[in-house]
Amino acid sequence: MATIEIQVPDIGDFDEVTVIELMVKIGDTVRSEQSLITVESDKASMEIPSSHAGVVKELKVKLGDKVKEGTLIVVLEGEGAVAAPAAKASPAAPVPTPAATSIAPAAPVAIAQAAPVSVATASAAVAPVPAHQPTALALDLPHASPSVRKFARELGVPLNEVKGSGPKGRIVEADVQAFTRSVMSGTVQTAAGAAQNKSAAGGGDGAGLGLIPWPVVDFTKFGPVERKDRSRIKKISASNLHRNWVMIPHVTNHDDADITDLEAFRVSTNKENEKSGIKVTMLAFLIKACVAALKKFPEFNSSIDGDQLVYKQYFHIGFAADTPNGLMVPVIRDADKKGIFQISTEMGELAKKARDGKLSPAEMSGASFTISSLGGIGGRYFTPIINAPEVAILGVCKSQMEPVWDGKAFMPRLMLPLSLSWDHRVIDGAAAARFNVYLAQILGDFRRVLL
Ligand code: CAO
Repeated sequence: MATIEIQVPDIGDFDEVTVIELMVKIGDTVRSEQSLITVESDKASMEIPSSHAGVVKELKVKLGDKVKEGTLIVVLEGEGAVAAPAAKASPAAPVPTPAATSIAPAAPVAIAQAAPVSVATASAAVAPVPAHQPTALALDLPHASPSVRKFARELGVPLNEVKGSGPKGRIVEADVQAFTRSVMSGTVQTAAGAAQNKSAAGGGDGAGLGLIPWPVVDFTKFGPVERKDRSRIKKISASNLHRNWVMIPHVTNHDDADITDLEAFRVSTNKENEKSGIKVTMLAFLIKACVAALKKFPEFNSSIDGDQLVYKQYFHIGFAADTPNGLMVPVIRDADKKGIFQISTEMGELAKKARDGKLSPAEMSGASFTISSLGGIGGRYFTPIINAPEVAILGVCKSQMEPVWDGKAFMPRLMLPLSLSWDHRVIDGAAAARFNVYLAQILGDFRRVLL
């Protein structure tokens, strides 16, 4: 047995945050990655998970305490850590939680599906954001602690319809209970219920999704099954992907880039630089090519903010990384100012951190455009989901030799499949086609960047 000290990890841009919820008590057994406390700034709340498993020996914080990076939260008695006198645990990344629930789904079933730690911060200034992170939601989101949100989900209560009686309109457990009582007694109707009644009566104004409930199936009736908990990262991604898929009118344009010459250059570059230990993959070139295309088509590097478009003058490129715990999206900052070697080195470091679960919120936030490359695995084309509040994402699959007509004969050329998903509220089909054509031209001949 060893003593493990769990501290507040890197919490991004915040100096100090307030403890608003204690999620464990002395004597509790916690799993690695289980949330210990919830902290809140004036902009967002986030759960601080445990980096280790063990039994809670001491709780070093209480409600209302101000904490910052490095503050000791909990002392655990656990196995496998170096003791004597107390092992300082490398903290797990915090999980931003909504100051609120996820988007307001109409049907109770959809609410039940929303993950407990879905990300929905109220300000673009909020730094700690994991994979497929939103930084802003154009919805009026209710404030509630994770335990209240969990309670509401269990009851199927649409939290956005509950009036909060706590400080700053925060929804407390009693509000959820009171709401449930009102619905049960028929004095209040949920929006979903009202929409269902309307459509059943032949009306319907589009309020609510009006979906039939998710099928509840006893799979054991059909054969043996095994149940496994979904990882924290998977649950966060699921909520974000669901929100992004439902809220953004996606369109995907597919195209091909002839990367025969670029691939030859990449291979020879790697050979020449074998001793440096830096391996350049196609993704580094794609990041540079995308920066060139984003400069030419600035609306692809923008975000919607009410009636305005925010054109970013920086080029922070996120890249999807497949990890044992799920999808993470680390960000290469200022990719326009970096060379291929630097981008490759940073990508290698960030991808390793992602796989080891060591990415800080800052390393996952602020992307203005994202690339999701399945090139190392295979496939032809796919439909990547836009990472809100970005407005486009590039999916890349495995290149392969194809016969390409050069006007006289079919020539063997290495073709890279590109799939660009874009937000139709911001981008038109013609612009998307132009973006892909330009991107393919750059990948075909990088000298075009100079033109
Ligand atoms: N076509 C053909 N080969 C490709 C390629 C492409 N488009 N892209 C990469 N490759 C090759 C690389 O050259 C490398 O080959 P060698 O081992 O022979 O040198 C091999 O595939 C492995 O590359 P990689 O995947 O390790 O490196 P990368 O820079 O391309 O990608 C990373 C890094 C972190 C993005 C990647 O490992 C990864 O996690 N990809 C999955 C992303 C994902 O899950 N997206 C889906 C999101 S939606 O659910």
